[in-house]
Amino acid sequence: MTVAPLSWQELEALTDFQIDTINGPTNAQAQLRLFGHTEADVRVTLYRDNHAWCPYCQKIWLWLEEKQIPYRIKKVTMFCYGKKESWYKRLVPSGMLPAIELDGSLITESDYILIALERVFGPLEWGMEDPRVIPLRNLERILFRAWCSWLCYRTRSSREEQYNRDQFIKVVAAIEDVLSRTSGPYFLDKFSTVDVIFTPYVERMNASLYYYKGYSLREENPGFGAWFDAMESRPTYRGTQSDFHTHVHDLPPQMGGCWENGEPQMLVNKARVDRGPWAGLPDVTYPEPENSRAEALQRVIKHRQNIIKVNPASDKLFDEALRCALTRMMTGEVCTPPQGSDPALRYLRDRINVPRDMSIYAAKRLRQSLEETAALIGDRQGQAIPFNHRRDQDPANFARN
Ligand SMILES: N[C@@H](CCC(=O)N[C@@H](CS)C(=O)NCC(=O)O)C(=O)O
Repeated sequence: MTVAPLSWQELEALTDFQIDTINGPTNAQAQLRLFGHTEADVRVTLYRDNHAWCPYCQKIWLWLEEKQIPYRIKKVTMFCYGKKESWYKRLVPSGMLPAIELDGSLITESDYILIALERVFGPLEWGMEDPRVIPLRNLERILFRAWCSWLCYRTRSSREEQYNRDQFIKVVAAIEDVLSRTSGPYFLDKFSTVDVIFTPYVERMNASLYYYKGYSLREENPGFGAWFDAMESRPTYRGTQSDFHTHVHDLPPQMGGCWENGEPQMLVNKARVDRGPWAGLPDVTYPEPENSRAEALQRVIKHRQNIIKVNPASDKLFDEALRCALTRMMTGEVCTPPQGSDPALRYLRDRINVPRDMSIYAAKRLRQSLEETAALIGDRQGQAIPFNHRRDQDPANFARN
């Protein structure tokens, strides 16, 4: 039994999802964050990348959210997905992100930004130059380099691959030791700036190694496992958190390539991240909120014109197919999409971005429903996601926000 797709009007009646982007929980859509203050209290502007892919931007973003400093957000295009805005190049000629304006002064380099913010607003528990923090900042860089050596260079032999893996695991063991010596799940005895500094790349390591190497950082290391769980208890982190699918496809052009090892577990993991099921992947473990489907629906409805416009299929075909997938997501009823729309549904499945478009569970629900709807009529994939660039995600083609 298959039902007809609901109309956009009928779909709209099924969601009342809304958030207060300015004073509510951390979210990727905000252009202003006040935390109950007034606009006159804003002293900081954060320039970050449009898609929330830039790891160094996440560091500053999370810090500001944790400290609840009122700030404005201006979004900038990264080279890998589009043309850098000329107004930004006038401000920062290299085009590098992040940058902040603090009381009218421009600051670049994420570590200098945090130091400058600390001088004005105080540290996040321990400061960047605290003797407890400095060695941990160094350790984060050592981990980063070990990760790059394993992931981002094409190896010529399995011995070389094994060596790079062993080097990474050695650093992970040193970090497990650090985490086991503190009184809680964090890098020091309390949540602090150190956790913020580790967050962006540890999140990216968890995703990329799972997919490209068959290695599950979060599941194979109890210290990291507890750290991720603790981070996910924080609404600030949840608002900046991405999913495996987004990261594994945003990293290659940023890192200059990510290389698969072709091992059996890697192939299983890769298929799961690309084709689902997405529920249960170790990119998130906190319980799913009740409104995740309503969130996904609201976000699609809001941007439906652009979503339909950028899809390679004809507008009419994809409009109907998309409503079928949304009908299935909201009602659980099977809704067969028009013949020929399977690649179009999978094109969108592959281009949902977390947290830019919606939160992690909302994205899982939507991906799943797009895939299940497509599978009713065929197994053709959408256009492949590019590896060397992501101009398929050029914000010039989409409405802002
Ligand atoms: N050391 C710098 C690194 C910043 C950096 O590498 N930014 C990258 C993005 S994560 C960038 O802006 N690249 C230019 C672009 O991609 O458009 C920092 O800590 O802020």
